Amino acid sequence: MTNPTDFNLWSHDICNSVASFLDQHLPSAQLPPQRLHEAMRYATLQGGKRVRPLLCFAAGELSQAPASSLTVVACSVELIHAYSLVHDDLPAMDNDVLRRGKPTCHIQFGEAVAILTGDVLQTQAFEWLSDPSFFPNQPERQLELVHQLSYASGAQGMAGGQALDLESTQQPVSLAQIKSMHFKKTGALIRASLLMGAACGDPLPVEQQRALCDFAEALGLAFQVVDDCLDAEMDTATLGKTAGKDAAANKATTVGIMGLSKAKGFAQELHAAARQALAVLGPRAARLEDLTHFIINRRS
Ligand code: GRG
Repeated sequence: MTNPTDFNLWSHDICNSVASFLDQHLPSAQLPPQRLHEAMRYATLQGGKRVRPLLCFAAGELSQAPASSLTVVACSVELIHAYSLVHDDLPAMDNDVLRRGKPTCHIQFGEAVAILTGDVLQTQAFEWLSDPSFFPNQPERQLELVHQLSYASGAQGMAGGQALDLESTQQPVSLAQIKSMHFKKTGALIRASLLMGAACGDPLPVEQQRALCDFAEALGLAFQVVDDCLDAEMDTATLGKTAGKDAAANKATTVGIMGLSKAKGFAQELHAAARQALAVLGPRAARLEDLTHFIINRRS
């Protein structure tokens, strides 16, 4: 691991680059349709931990990827994440009123605008990835990036996982089913952030590719297990979103099935598995190790 000050400076710089790219390249709120543009900016420029962009940059260090490509990729993944949160908060889904300490997008702008906001954030991500001016003379790389992100967001990934989540509230589920749901709903985009970051640079040896996939699998699941624990034990003000919703909605979570203490132990086991995979990746994986520590120990 690097020292905490160094990690804080590194993550602060990346968060700034991401915010500035988003601010420059998202449509202006002064141009019509103003409310839609305002809502796109509201959903992406009002905080958030930026975990996926940080993972993208950290994985880019493995393959010595250029910051210019990583910024576009990190922002594209962040748009998909932001779209998922806007739609997840809608009355037809989780029906939540608070996100990142502020009213959710549909509370602020109305349901119709929030649905459209999710839609256009999603398409904007693919517009950036497929824009040749961001990746001069790299059409094959662009195709791979578009493929990775569309697979991770679609029926085999995030949206499919969300569907499993919605179904899970009506019936008893096993730990294997919860893991499969978490891998898709949360893990797929985390995996894509890592693989897409690495794909912006030199090809990795097969052994390292495999280790990165193993790491992604352990981290994606760990992220959601920690989220399950935080929902159960933290308060709304700290989380910036309504706490205790999983139990209230009878959702299938690791805390629900194994209890808080065992779920915390499970997160630690996954942390160990993630670190084991990182050991194969050598010293260039130092940022990934820092980020894993941050994700496992976060309080919101
Ligand atoms: C396709 C109609 C339609 C809806 C899609 C895909 C989807 C709805 C929802 C995605 C599922 C989802 C919201 C998963 C939760 C993942 C999760 C733990 C999100 C919180 O991520 P953080 O903690 O958030 O990184 P911040 O606010 O820090 O960015």
